[in-house]
Amino acid sequence: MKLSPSLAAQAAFLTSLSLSSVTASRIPLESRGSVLPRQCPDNNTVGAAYFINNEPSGNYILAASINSDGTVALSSAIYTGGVGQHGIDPPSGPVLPSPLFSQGSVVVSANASLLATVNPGSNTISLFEIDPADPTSLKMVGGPVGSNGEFPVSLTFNSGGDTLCVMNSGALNSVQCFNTTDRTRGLQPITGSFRTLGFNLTTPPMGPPGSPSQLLFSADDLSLYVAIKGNPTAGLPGVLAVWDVAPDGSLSSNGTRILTPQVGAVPFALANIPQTPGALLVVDQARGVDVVDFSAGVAKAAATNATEIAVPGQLALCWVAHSPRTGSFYITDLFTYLVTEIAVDGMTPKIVGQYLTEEFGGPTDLDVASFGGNDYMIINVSNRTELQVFSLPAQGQALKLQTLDVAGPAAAAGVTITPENIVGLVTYIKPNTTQAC
Ligand SMILES: *[C@@H]1O[C@H](CO)[C@@H](O)[C@H](O)[C@H]1NC(C)=O
Ligand SMILES: *[C@@H]1O[C@H](CO)[C@@H](O)[C@H](O)[C@H]1NC(C)=O
Ligand SMILES: *[C@@H]1O[C@H](CO)[C@@H](O)[C@H](O)[C@H]1NC(C)=O
Ligand SMILES: *[C@@H]1O[C@H](CO)[C@@H](O)[C@H](O)[C@H]1NC(C)=O
Ligand SMILES: *[C@@H]1O[C@H](CO)[C@@H](O)[C@H](O)[C@H]1NC(C)=O
Ligand SMILES: *[C@@H]1O[C@H](CO)[C@@H](O)[C@H](O)[C@H]1NC(C)=O
Ligand SMILES: *[C@@H]1O[C@H](CO)[C@@H](O)[C@H](O)[C@H]1NC(C)=O
Ligand SMILES: *[C@@H]1O[C@H](CO)[C@@H](O)[C@H](O)[C@H]1NC(C)=O
Ligand SMILES: *[C@H]1O[C@H](CO)[C@@H](O)[C@H](O)[C@H]1NC(C)=O
Repeated sequence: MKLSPSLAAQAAFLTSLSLSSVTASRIPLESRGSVLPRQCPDNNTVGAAYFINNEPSGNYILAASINSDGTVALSSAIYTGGVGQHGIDPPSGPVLPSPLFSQGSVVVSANASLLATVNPGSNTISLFEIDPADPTSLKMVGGPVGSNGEFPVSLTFNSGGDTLCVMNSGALNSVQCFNTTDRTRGLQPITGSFRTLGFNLTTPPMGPPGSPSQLLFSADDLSLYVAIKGNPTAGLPGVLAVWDVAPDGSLSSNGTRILTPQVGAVPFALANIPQTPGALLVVDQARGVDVVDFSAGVAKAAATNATEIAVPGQLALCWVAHSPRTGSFYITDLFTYLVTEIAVDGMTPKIVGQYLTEEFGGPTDLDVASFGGNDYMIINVSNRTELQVFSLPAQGQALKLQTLDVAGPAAAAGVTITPENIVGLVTYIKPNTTQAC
Protein backbone atom coordinates (compact mmCIF):
# COMPACT_ATOMS: atom_id res chain seq x y z
CA MET A 1 0.00 0.00 0.00
CA LYS A 2 1.32 3.41 -0.93
CA LEU A 3 1.17 6.13 1.66
CA SER A 4 1.17 9.87 1.22
CA PRO A 5 3.83 11.92 3.03
CA SER A 6 4.25 11.46 6.77
CA LEU A 7 1.12 11.26 8.82
CA ALA A 8 2.61 13.67 11.34
CA ALA A 9 2.97 16.32 8.67
CA GLN A 10 -0.61 15.74 7.59
CA ALA A 11 -1.76 15.84 11.19
CA ALA A 12 -0.10 19.18 11.75
CA PHE A 13 -1.87 20.46 8.68
CA LEU A 14 -5.21 19.12 9.77
CA THR A 15 -5.15 20.72 13.17
CA SER A 16 -3.99 24.06 11.93
CA LEU A 17 -5.91 24.05 8.65
CA SER A 18 -4.35 27.42 8.14
CA LEU A 19 -5.32 29.13 4.94
CA SER A 20 -1.91 30.77 4.69
CA SER A 21 -0.19 27.37 4.48
CA VAL A 22 -1.77 26.83 1.11
CA THR A 23 0.68 28.21 -1.38
CA ALA A 24 3.79 26.65 0.17
CA SER A 25 3.28 23.07 -1.01
CA ARG A 26 1.28 23.55 -4.21
CA ILE A 27 2.33 21.38 -7.09
CA PRO A 28 2.79 22.87 -10.53
CA LEU A 29 0.31 21.74 -13.10
CA GLU A 30 -1.32 22.51 -16.34
CA SER A 31 -4.59 24.37 -16.43
CA ARG A 32 -7.16 23.26 -18.94
CA GLY A 33 -9.32 26.20 -18.04
CA SER A 34 -10.11 27.43 -21.54
CA VAL A 35 -13.72 28.35 -22.19
CA LEU A 36 -15.47 26.18 -24.77
CA PRO A 37 -17.13 27.81 -27.72
CA ARG A 38 -20.76 26.64 -27.70
CA GLN A 39 -23.39 26.29 -30.40
CA CYS A 40 -26.84 25.88 -28.92
CA PRO A 41 -29.77 27.01 -31.00
CA ASP A 42 -32.43 25.42 -28.77
CA ASN A 43 -31.18 26.23 -25.27
CA ASN A 44 -33.88 24.94 -22.88
CA THR A 45 -33.87 24.12 -19.17
CA VAL A 46 -33.11 20.42 -18.77
CA GLY A 47 -32.65 20.20 -15.02
CA ALA A 48 -31.57 21.92 -11.82
CA ALA A 49 -28.65 22.18 -9.39
CA TYR A 50 -29.38 22.69 -5.69
CA PHE A 51 -27.41 23.80 -2.61
CA ILE A 52 -28.36 25.28 0.80
CA ASN A 53 -27.42 28.59 2.40
CA ASN A 54 -27.35 26.83 5.83
CA GLU A 55 -28.04 30.13 7.63
CA PRO A 56 -28.85 30.24 11.37
CA SER A 57 -31.60 32.76 10.53
CA GLY A 58 -33.33 30.35 8.11
CA ASN A 59 -32.21 27.53 5.86
CA TYR A 60 -33.01 27.95 2.15
CA ILE A 61 -32.46 25.66 -0.82
CA LEU A 62 -31.07 27.65 -3.74
CA ALA A 63 -32.05 26.17 -7.09
CA ALA A 64 -30.22 26.95 -10.33
CA SER A 65 -31.57 25.87 -13.71
CA ILE A 66 -29.31 23.73 -15.94
CA ASN A 67 -29.60 24.64 -19.61
CA SER A 68 -29.13 22.22 -22.50
CA ASP A 69 -25.74 23.79 -23.24
CA GLY A 70 -24.65 22.84 -19.70
CA THR A 71 -24.63 26.37 -18.31
CA VAL A 72 -26.43 27.18 -15.04
CA ALA A 73 -28.45 30.19 -13.84
CA LEU A 74 -29.69 30.89 -10.30
CA SER A 75 -33.45 30.58 -10.32
CA SER A 76 -35.23 30.24 -6.97
CA ALA A 77 -34.88 29.97 -3.19
CA ILE A 78 -37.09 27.60 -1.19
CA TYR A 79 -37.44 27.71 2.62
CA THR A 80 -36.72 24.35 4.29
CA GLY A 81 -38.62 25.01 7.52
CA GLY A 82 -35.45 24.80 9.60
CA VAL A 83 -32.19 26.59 10.35
CA GLY A 84 -28.57 26.05 9.49
CA GLN A 85 -25.51 26.04 11.73
CA HIS A 86 -21.71 25.98 11.31
CA GLY A 87 -19.58 23.34 13.02
CA ILE A 88 -16.72 24.48 15.28
CA ASP A 89 -13.43 24.95 13.45
CA PRO A 90 -10.06 24.52 15.24
CA PRO A 91 -9.75 27.20 17.95
CA SER A 92 -6.74 28.88 16.38
CA GLY A 93 -8.02 28.70 12.82
CA PRO A 94 -10.34 30.83 10.73
CA VAL A 95 -13.98 29.97 10.03
CA LEU A 96 -13.72 27.51 7.14
CA PRO A 97 -15.95 27.16 4.09
CA SER A 98 -16.96 23.61 4.97
CA PRO A 99 -19.57 24.22 7.65
CA LEU A 100 -20.71 20.62 8.16
CA PHE A 101 -17.42 18.73 7.52
CA SER A 102 -19.48 16.40 5.35
CA GLN A 103 -20.66 15.25 1.95
CA GLY A 104 -24.35 14.63 1.22
CA SER A 105 -26.07 17.54 3.01
CA VAL A 106 -28.49 17.87 0.08
CA VAL A 107 -29.40 14.74 -1.91
CA VAL A 108 -31.71 13.86 -4.80
CA SER A 109 -33.44 10.67 -5.91
CA ALA A 110 -33.94 10.93 -9.67
CA ASN A 111 -35.98 7.72 -9.49
CA ALA A 112 -38.54 9.15 -7.06
CA SER A 113 -38.18 12.85 -8.05
CA LEU A 114 -37.39 13.72 -4.43
CA LEU A 115 -34.91 16.09 -2.79
CA ALA A 116 -33.91 16.00 0.88
CA THR A 117 -31.87 18.43 2.96
CA VAL A 118 -30.50 18.63 6.48
CA ASN A 119 -31.34 21.53 8.85
CA PRO A 120 -28.30 21.18 11.16
CA GLY A 121 -29.36 23.90 13.64
CA SER A 122 -32.88 22.45 14.04
CA ASN A 123 -31.94 18.74 14.30
CA THR A 124 -34.41 18.12 11.49
CA ILE A 125 -34.48 17.05 7.84
CA SER A 126 -36.89 18.19 5.10
CA LEU A 127 -38.23 16.29 2.08
CA PHE A 128 -39.40 17.91 -1.19
CA GLU A 129 -41.07 16.70 -4.38
CA ILE A 130 -39.26 17.90 -7.50
CA ASP A 131 -41.58 18.91 -10.36
CA PRO A 132 -40.12 16.87 -13.28
CA ALA A 133 -41.47 19.43 -15.74
CA ASP A 134 -39.91 22.37 -13.83
CA PRO A 135 -37.14 21.08 -11.54
CA THR A 136 -36.42 24.45 -9.92
CA SER A 137 -39.90 24.16 -8.40
CA LEU A 138 -39.95 22.17 -5.13
CA LYS A 139 -42.94 21.24 -2.94
CA MET A 140 -42.37 20.23 0.70
CA VAL A 141 -43.73 16.79 1.61
CA GLY A 142 -45.25 16.82 5.10
CA GLY A 143 -43.10 19.03 7.36
CA PRO A 144 -39.53 18.88 8.66
CA VAL A 145 -39.03 15.82 10.88
CA GLY A 146 -36.64 15.19 13.77
CA SER A 147 -33.38 13.54 12.68
CA ASN A 148 -33.30 11.42 15.87
CA GLY A 149 -29.97 12.93 16.84
CA GLU A 150 -28.12 16.23 16.86
CA PHE A 151 -26.51 18.19 14.00
CA PRO A 152 -27.61 16.19 10.92
CA VAL A 153 -24.96 16.53 8.17
CA SER A 154 -25.38 13.77 5.59
CA LEU A 155 -28.23 11.99 3.80
CA THR A 156 -28.58 9.04 1.40
CA PHE A 157 -31.48 7.66 -0.68
CA ASN A 158 -31.63 3.99 -1.68
CA SER A 159 -31.79 3.38 -5.44
CA GLY A 160 -35.59 3.30 -5.60
CA GLY A 161 -35.86 6.49 -3.54
CA ASP A 162 -38.35 4.92 -1.11
CA THR A 163 -35.89 5.02 1.82
CA LEU A 164 -33.89 8.00 3.10
CA CYS A 165 -31.30 7.77 5.89
CA VAL A 166 -29.65 10.58 7.85
CA MET A 167 -26.43 10.76 9.86
CA ASN A 168 -26.19 13.06 12.90
CA SER A 169 -22.75 14.29 13.94
CA GLY A 170 -23.34 16.11 17.26
CA ALA A 171 -23.35 14.97 20.88
CA LEU A 172 -26.07 12.51 19.91
CA ASN A 173 -24.31 11.07 16.85
CA SER A 174 -26.49 8.50 15.14
CA VAL A 175 -28.13 7.07 12.04
CA GLN A 176 -31.89 6.97 11.37
CA CYS A 177 -33.80 5.85 8.25
CA PHE A 178 -37.21 6.96 6.97
CA ASN A 179 -39.84 5.68 4.56
CA THR A 180 -40.47 8.35 1.89
CA THR A 181 -43.51 6.83 0.16
CA ASP A 182 -46.31 8.71 1.98
CA ARG A 183 -46.47 11.91 -0.09
CA THR A 184 -49.07 13.45 2.28
CA ARG A 185 -47.70 12.83 5.77
CA GLY A 186 -44.07 12.85 4.67
CA LEU A 187 -41.11 11.03 6.23
CA GLN A 188 -42.00 8.09 8.50
CA PRO A 189 -39.24 6.66 10.74
CA ILE A 190 -38.47 3.01 9.94
CA THR A 191 -38.61 0.71 12.97
CA GLY A 192 -35.23 -0.79 13.83
CA SER A 193 -33.20 1.68 11.78
CA PHE A 194 -31.89 3.89 14.61
CA ARG A 195 -28.25 3.24 15.52
CA THR A 196 -25.92 5.33 17.65
CA LEU A 197 -22.38 5.89 16.37
CA GLY A 198 -21.00 6.15 19.91
CA PHE A 199 -18.44 8.92 19.41
CA ASN A 200 -17.68 11.51 22.10
CA LEU A 201 -18.67 14.68 20.21
CA THR A 202 -20.23 18.05 20.97
CA THR A 203 -23.19 19.91 19.40
CA PRO A 204 -22.19 21.51 17.11
CA PRO A 205 -19.23 19.19 16.53
CA MET A 206 -15.61 20.24 16.32
CA GLY A 207 -13.88 19.40 13.05
CA PRO A 208 -12.91 18.54 10.47
CA PRO A 209 -10.66 16.03 12.35
CA GLY A 210 -12.65 13.43 14.31
CA SER A 211 -16.07 14.38 12.92
CA PRO A 212 -18.54 12.17 10.99
CA SER A 213 -18.29 12.63 7.19
CA GLN A 214 -20.91 10.78 5.19
CA LEU A 215 -23.33 7.88 5.04
CA LEU A 216 -24.14 6.04 1.80
CA PHE A 217 -26.23 3.09 0.64
CA SER A 218 -24.26 0.45 -1.24
CA ALA A 219 -25.22 0.16 -4.92
CA ASP A 220 -27.30 -2.97 -4.16
CA ASP A 221 -29.06 -1.23 -1.21
CA LEU A 222 -28.08 -4.13 1.09
CA SER A 223 -25.50 -2.21 3.16
CA LEU A 224 -25.26 1.21 4.75
CA TYR A 225 -21.76 2.70 4.99
CA VAL A 226 -20.74 5.46 7.43
CA ALA A 227 -17.38 7.29 7.35
CA ILE A 228 -15.95 9.05 10.42
CA LYS A 229 -12.72 11.02 10.18
CA GLY A 230 -9.80 10.14 12.38
CA ASN A 231 -7.90 12.72 14.35
CA PRO A 232 -4.21 12.03 13.76
CA THR A 233 -2.99 14.45 16.45
CA ALA A 234 -5.24 12.82 19.05
CA GLY A 235 -4.16 9.37 17.83
CA LEU A 236 -7.69 8.45 16.73
CA PRO A 237 -8.03 6.31 13.59
CA GLY A 238 -10.63 6.94 10.94
CA VAL A 239 -13.55 4.54 10.89
CA LEU A 240 -15.71 3.02 8.20
CA ALA A 241 -18.82 1.48 9.81
CA VAL A 242 -21.12 -0.89 7.94
CA TRP A 243 -24.62 -2.19 8.69
CA ASP A 244 -26.68 -4.73 6.74
CA VAL A 245 -30.05 -3.40 5.53
CA ALA A 246 -33.02 -5.84 5.77
CA PRO A 247 -35.89 -5.87 3.23
CA ASP A 248 -38.09 -4.03 5.78
CA GLY A 249 -35.50 -1.23 5.95
CA SER A 250 -34.23 -2.08 9.43
CA LEU A 251 -30.49 -2.17 10.11
CA SER A 252 -28.65 -5.21 11.46
CA SER A 253 -28.05 -5.13 15.21
CA ASN A 254 -24.39 -5.95 14.53
CA GLY A 255 -22.34 -3.46 12.58
CA THR A 256 -18.72 -3.82 11.55
CA ARG A 257 -16.14 -1.12 12.20
CA ILE A 258 -13.19 -1.06 9.88
CA LEU A 259 -10.39 0.94 11.48
CA THR A 260 -7.58 2.69 9.69
CA PRO A 261 -4.91 2.12 8.42
CA GLN A 262 -6.95 -0.18 6.21
CA VAL A 263 -9.17 2.62 4.97
CA GLY A 264 -6.96 5.63 5.64
CA ALA A 265 -6.78 8.19 8.37
CA VAL A 266 -9.35 10.84 7.52
CA PRO A 267 -12.11 9.42 5.28
CA PHE A 268 -14.22 12.36 4.05
CA ALA A 269 -16.34 11.14 1.14
CA LEU A 270 -17.69 7.88 -0.25
CA ALA A 271 -18.86 6.71 -3.69
CA ASN A 272 -20.00 3.40 -5.13
CA ILE A 273 -17.98 2.24 -8.14
CA PRO A 274 -20.50 1.18 -10.84
CA GLN A 275 -18.00 -0.75 -12.98
CA THR A 276 -16.74 -2.84 -10.02
CA PRO A 277 -19.74 -4.25 -8.09
CA GLY A 278 -19.18 -4.22 -4.33
CA ALA A 279 -16.30 -1.73 -4.52
CA LEU A 280 -16.40 1.47 -2.49
CA LEU A 281 -14.25 4.52 -3.23
CA VAL A 282 -13.13 6.41 -0.12
CA VAL A 283 -11.68 9.92 -0.44
CA ASP A 284 -9.22 10.44 2.39
CA GLN A 285 -8.27 13.96 3.39
CA ALA A 286 -4.88 12.79 4.68
CA ARG A 287 -3.93 9.87 2.45
CA GLY A 288 -5.46 10.00 -1.02
CA VAL A 289 -7.98 7.61 -2.53
CA ASP A 290 -8.79 4.11 -1.27
CA VAL A 291 -10.82 1.40 -2.95
CA VAL A 292 -12.37 -1.06 -0.48
CA ASP A 293 -13.62 -4.42 -1.75
CA PHE A 294 -16.97 -5.48 -0.22
CA SER A 295 -17.77 -8.01 -2.94
CA ALA A 296 -16.89 -10.97 -0.67
CA GLY A 297 -18.70 -9.57 2.37
CA VAL A 298 -18.04 -7.19 5.23
CA ALA A 299 -15.76 -9.48 7.24
CA LYS A 300 -13.46 -10.01 4.24
CA ALA A 301 -13.42 -6.27 3.51
CA ALA A 302 -12.44 -5.56 7.12
CA ALA A 303 -9.59 -8.06 6.93
CA THR A 304 -8.16 -6.87 3.63
CA ASN A 305 -6.19 -3.69 3.06
CA ALA A 306 -7.70 -1.19 0.68
CA THR A 307 -6.01 -0.38 -2.62
CA GLU A 308 -4.67 3.10 -2.03
CA ILE A 309 -3.08 5.86 -4.09
CA ALA A 310 -1.79 9.20 -2.90
CA VAL A 311 -2.69 12.37 -4.77
CA PRO A 312 0.60 14.31 -4.97
CA GLY A 313 0.46 17.66 -3.20
CA GLN A 314 -3.02 17.12 -1.79
CA LEU A 315 -4.00 19.38 1.10
CA ALA A 316 -7.72 18.95 1.69
CA LEU A 317 -9.00 16.30 -0.68
CA CYS A 318 -12.65 16.02 0.32
CA TRP A 319 -15.59 15.81 -2.12
CA VAL A 320 -16.27 13.35 -4.95
CA ALA A 321 -18.69 12.87 -7.87
CA HIS A 322 -18.90 10.22 -10.60
CA SER A 323 -19.45 10.74 -14.32
CA PRO A 324 -21.36 7.98 -16.13
CA ARG A 325 -20.02 9.18 -19.50
CA THR A 326 -16.30 9.17 -18.69
CA GLY A 327 -16.53 6.50 -15.95
CA SER A 328 -14.21 8.70 -13.84
CA PHE A 329 -14.46 10.12 -10.34
CA TYR A 330 -13.76 13.84 -9.84
CA ILE A 331 -12.40 14.93 -6.46
CA THR A 332 -12.05 18.51 -5.24
CA ASP A 333 -9.30 19.84 -2.97
CA LEU A 334 -10.30 22.94 -1.01
CA PHE A 335 -6.75 24.22 -0.63
CA THR A 336 -4.96 23.28 -3.88
CA TYR A 337 -7.99 24.49 -5.93
CA LEU A 338 -7.64 21.37 -8.08
CA VAL A 339 -10.06 18.75 -9.28
CA THR A 340 -8.36 15.36 -9.57
CA GLU A 341 -9.83 12.86 -12.02
CA ILE A 342 -9.51 9.22 -10.96
CA ALA A 343 -10.27 6.18 -13.13
CA VAL A 344 -10.80 2.84 -11.42
CA ASP A 345 -9.79 -0.36 -13.21
CA GLY A 346 -11.11 -3.31 -11.21
CA MET A 347 -9.87 -2.41 -7.72
CA THR A 348 -7.07 -0.12 -8.89
CA PRO A 349 -7.48 3.66 -8.88
CA LYS A 350 -5.25 5.85 -11.03
CA ILE A 351 -5.00 9.57 -11.66
CA VAL A 352 -5.94 10.49 -15.23
CA GLY A 353 -6.15 14.28 -15.01
CA GLN A 354 -5.99 17.35 -12.81
CA TYR A 355 -7.75 20.63 -13.49
CA LEU A 356 -7.41 24.01 -11.85
CA THR A 357 -10.75 25.56 -10.84
CA GLU A 358 -9.33 28.99 -10.07
CA GLU A 359 -6.42 30.37 -8.03
CA PHE A 360 -7.67 30.83 -4.43
CA GLY A 361 -11.02 29.38 -5.55
CA GLY A 362 -11.61 26.78 -2.85
CA PRO A 363 -13.71 24.10 -4.60
CA THR A 364 -16.00 22.11 -2.28
CA ASP A 365 -19.16 20.10 -3.07
CA LEU A 366 -19.74 19.03 -6.67
CA ASP A 367 -22.02 16.87 -8.80
CA VAL A 368 -22.17 15.62 -12.39
CA ALA A 369 -25.27 16.23 -14.53
CA SER A 370 -25.61 13.64 -17.28
CA PHE A 371 -27.95 14.16 -20.22
CA GLY A 372 -28.20 13.79 -23.97
CA GLY A 373 -24.87 11.98 -24.22
CA ASN A 374 -22.94 14.77 -22.48
CA ASP A 375 -21.80 15.13 -18.87
CA TYR A 376 -21.27 18.41 -17.05
CA MET A 377 -19.53 18.80 -13.70
CA ILE A 378 -20.87 21.59 -11.50
CA ILE A 379 -18.64 22.71 -8.63
CA ASN A 380 -19.28 25.01 -5.70
CA VAL A 381 -16.22 27.29 -5.64
CA SER A 382 -16.36 28.47 -2.05
CA ASN A 383 -13.87 31.30 -1.74
CA ARG A 384 -15.42 33.06 -4.75
CA THR A 385 -19.10 32.36 -4.06
CA GLU A 386 -19.28 30.88 -7.54
CA LEU A 387 -20.48 27.86 -9.37
CA GLN A 388 -18.15 26.55 -12.07
CA VAL A 389 -19.24 24.21 -14.84
CA PHE A 390 -16.85 21.85 -16.66
CA SER A 391 -17.79 19.85 -19.75
CA LEU A 392 -16.68 16.18 -19.58
CA PRO A 393 -16.51 15.00 -23.20
CA ALA A 394 -14.09 12.13 -22.49
CA GLN A 395 -11.75 10.73 -19.86
CA GLY A 396 -8.89 13.10 -19.07
CA GLN A 397 -10.45 16.00 -20.97
CA ALA A 398 -12.48 18.17 -18.59
CA LEU A 399 -12.95 21.66 -20.02
CA LYS A 400 -14.09 24.72 -18.11
CA LEU A 401 -17.36 26.00 -19.56
CA GLN A 402 -18.74 28.64 -17.19
CA THR A 403 -18.13 30.58 -13.99
CA LEU A 404 -21.30 31.89 -12.36
CA ASP A 405 -21.41 34.47 -9.57
CA VAL A 406 -23.96 33.45 -6.96
CA ALA A 407 -23.66 36.18 -4.32
CA GLY A 408 -25.06 38.96 -6.51
CA PRO A 409 -28.28 37.25 -7.68
CA ALA A 410 -28.93 35.81 -4.21
CA ALA A 411 -28.59 39.20 -2.53
CA ALA A 412 -30.80 40.74 -5.21
CA ALA A 413 -33.45 38.13 -4.40
CA GLY A 414 -33.22 38.99 -0.69
CA VAL A 415 -31.69 35.66 0.36
CA THR A 416 -29.02 35.83 3.05
CA ILE A 417 -25.70 34.41 1.87
CA THR A 418 -22.78 34.05 4.27
CA PRO A 419 -20.07 32.46 2.15
CA GLU A 420 -18.66 30.16 4.84
CA ASN A 421 -22.12 28.74 5.63
CA ILE A 422 -23.25 27.67 2.17
CA VAL A 423 -22.97 23.95 1.52
CA GLY A 424 -24.04 21.10 -0.75
CA LEU A 425 -24.36 20.68 -4.51
CA VAL A 426 -26.59 18.15 -6.20
CA THR A 427 -28.27 17.97 -9.61
CA TYR A 428 -31.50 16.62 -11.11
CA ILE A 429 -32.18 16.09 -14.82
CA LYS A 430 -35.70 15.91 -16.30
CA PRO A 431 -36.70 12.34 -17.23
CA ASN A 432 -35.87 11.26 -20.79
CA THR A 433 -33.81 14.34 -21.62
CA THR A 434 -32.21 13.58 -24.96
CA GLN A 435 -31.37 17.12 -25.90
CA ALA A 436 -27.84 18.44 -25.53
CA CYS A 437 -25.81 20.86 -27.53
C1 LIG B 1 -28.25 29.24 -22.63
O1 LIG B 1 -29.10 29.88 -21.66
C2 LIG B 1 -28.41 30.46 -20.58
C3 LIG B 1 -29.44 31.01 -19.60
O2 LIG B 1 -30.39 31.76 -20.24
C4 LIG B 1 -27.46 31.54 -21.08
O3 LIG B 1 -26.73 32.08 -20.02
C5 LIG B 1 -26.49 30.91 -22.07
O4 LIG B 1 -25.63 31.90 -22.60
C6 LIG B 1 -27.27 30.26 -23.20
N1 LIG B 1 -26.34 29.60 -24.11
C7 LIG B 1 -26.41 29.77 -25.45
C8 LIG B 1 -25.37 29.06 -26.25
O5 LIG B 1 -27.24 30.47 -25.96
C1 LIG C 1 -34.90 2.97 -9.77
O1 LIG C 1 -35.61 2.12 -8.90
C2 LIG C 1 -35.76 0.78 -9.36
C3 LIG C 1 -36.62 0.04 -8.36
O2 LIG C 1 -36.07 0.06 -7.09
C4 LIG C 1 -34.38 0.15 -9.55
O3 LIG C 1 -34.51 -1.13 -10.09
C5 LIG C 1 -33.53 1.02 -10.47
O4 LIG C 1 -32.21 0.52 -10.52
C6 LIG C 1 -33.48 2.45 -9.96
N1 LIG C 1 -32.76 3.29 -10.88
C7 LIG C 1 -31.67 3.95 -10.49
C8 LIG C 1 -31.08 4.83 -11.53
O5 LIG C 1 -31.21 3.88 -9.38
C1 LIG D 1 -15.33 13.42 25.88
O1 LIG D 1 -14.55 14.51 25.39
C2 LIG D 1 -14.32 15.52 26.34
C3 LIG D 1 -13.54 16.62 25.64
O2 LIG D 1 -14.23 17.07 24.52
C4 LIG D 1 -13.55 14.97 27.51
O3 LIG D 1 -13.41 15.99 28.49
C5 LIG D 1 -14.32 13.79 28.10
O4 LIG D 1 -13.54 13.20 29.10
C6 LIG D 1 -14.61 12.76 27.05
N1 LIG D 1 -15.44 11.69 27.60
C7 LIG D 1 -15.18 10.42 27.41
C8 LIG D 1 -16.15 9.45 28.01
O5 LIG D 1 -14.22 10.04 26.76
C1 LIG E 1 -23.65 -9.50 11.14
O1 LIG E 1 -23.49 -10.86 11.52
C2 LIG E 1 -23.75 -11.81 10.47
C3 LIG E 1 -23.66 -13.20 11.08
O2 LIG E 1 -22.44 -13.37 11.72
C4 LIG E 1 -22.73 -11.61 9.35
O3 LIG E 1 -22.98 -12.49 8.28
C5 LIG E 1 -22.85 -10.18 8.84
O4 LIG E 1 -21.83 -9.94 7.86
C6 LIG E 1 -22.69 -9.18 9.98
N1 LIG E 1 -22.99 -7.86 9.46
C7 LIG E 1 -22.22 -6.81 9.68
C8 LIG E 1 -22.62 -5.52 9.02
O5 LIG E 1 -21.23 -6.85 10.39
C1 LIG F 1 -42.88 2.18 3.15
O1 LIG F 1 -44.27 2.43 3.33
C2 LIG F 1 -45.09 1.78 2.35
C3 LIG F 1 -46.52 2.25 2.58
O2 LIG F 1 -46.86 2.17 3.93
C4 LIG F 1 -44.93 0.28 2.47
O3 LIG F 1 -45.69 -0.36 1.46
C5 LIG F 1 -43.46 -0.08 2.28
O4 LIG F 1 -43.27 -1.46 2.50
C6 LIG F 1 -42.59 0.71 3.26
N1 LIG F 1 -41.18 0.44 2.98
C7 LIG F 1 -40.26 0.25 3.94
C8 LIG F 1 -38.88 -0.03 3.50
O5 LIG F 1 -40.56 0.30 5.12
C1 LIG G 1 -2.10 -4.19 5.60
O1 LIG G 1 -1.22 -3.09 5.77
C2 LIG G 1 -0.45 -3.17 6.95
C3 LIG G 1 0.27 -1.85 7.13
O2 LIG G 1 0.76 -1.38 5.90
C4 LIG G 1 0.47 -4.36 6.84
O3 LIG G 1 1.25 -4.47 8.00
C5 LIG G 1 -0.39 -5.62 6.68
O4 LIG G 1 0.43 -6.74 6.46
C6 LIG G 1 -1.34 -5.49 5.50
N1 LIG G 1 -2.27 -6.62 5.52
C7 LIG G 1 -2.63 -7.26 4.41
C8 LIG G 1 -3.65 -8.35 4.60
O5 LIG G 1 -2.19 -7.00 3.31
C1 LIG H 1 -9.48 33.46 -0.73
O1 LIG H 1 -9.24 34.55 -1.61
C2 LIG H 1 -8.37 35.53 -1.09
C3 LIG H 1 -8.34 36.68 -2.06
O2 LIG H 1 -8.03 36.24 -3.35
C4 LIG H 1 -7.00 34.90 -0.84
O3 LIG H 1 -6.13 35.85 -0.27
C5 LIG H 1 -7.17 33.73 0.14
O4 LIG H 1 -5.94 33.07 0.31
C6 LIG H 1 -8.17 32.75 -0.42
N1 LIG H 1 -8.43 31.66 0.54
C7 LIG H 1 -8.34 30.39 0.20
C8 LIG H 1 -8.67 29.39 1.25
O5 LIG H 1 -8.04 30.02 -0.90
C1 LIG I 1 -39.52 8.24 -19.91
O1 LIG I 1 -39.27 7.03 -20.63
C2 LIG I 1 -39.80 5.87 -20.03
C3 LIG I 1 -39.31 4.65 -20.77
O2 LIG I 1 -38.96 4.97 -22.08
C4 LIG I 1 -41.33 5.99 -19.99
O3 LIG I 1 -41.87 4.87 -19.34
C5 LIG I 1 -41.70 7.27 -19.20
O4 LIG I 1 -43.11 7.47 -19.24
C6 LIG I 1 -41.03 8.49 -19.77
N1 LIG I 1 -41.26 9.63 -18.88
C7 LIG I 1 -41.63 10.83 -19.31
C8 LIG I 1 -41.83 11.87 -18.26
O5 LIG I 1 -41.79 11.07 -20.47
C1 LIG J 1 -19.86 27.07 -1.81
O1 LIG J 1 -19.84 26.69 -0.45
C2 LIG J 1 -19.03 27.47 0.38
C3 LIG J 1 -19.13 26.94 1.77
O2 LIG J 1 -18.95 25.58 1.85
C4 LIG J 1 -19.36 28.93 0.28
O3 LIG J 1 -18.38 29.66 0.93
C5 LIG J 1 -19.48 29.40 -1.16
O4 LIG J 1 -19.97 30.71 -1.21
C6 LIG J 1 -20.34 28.47 -1.95
N1 LIG J 1 -20.46 28.90 -3.32
C7 LIG J 1 -21.60 28.79 -3.98
C8 LIG J 1 -21.61 29.23 -5.38
O5 LIG J 1 -22.58 28.36 -3.50
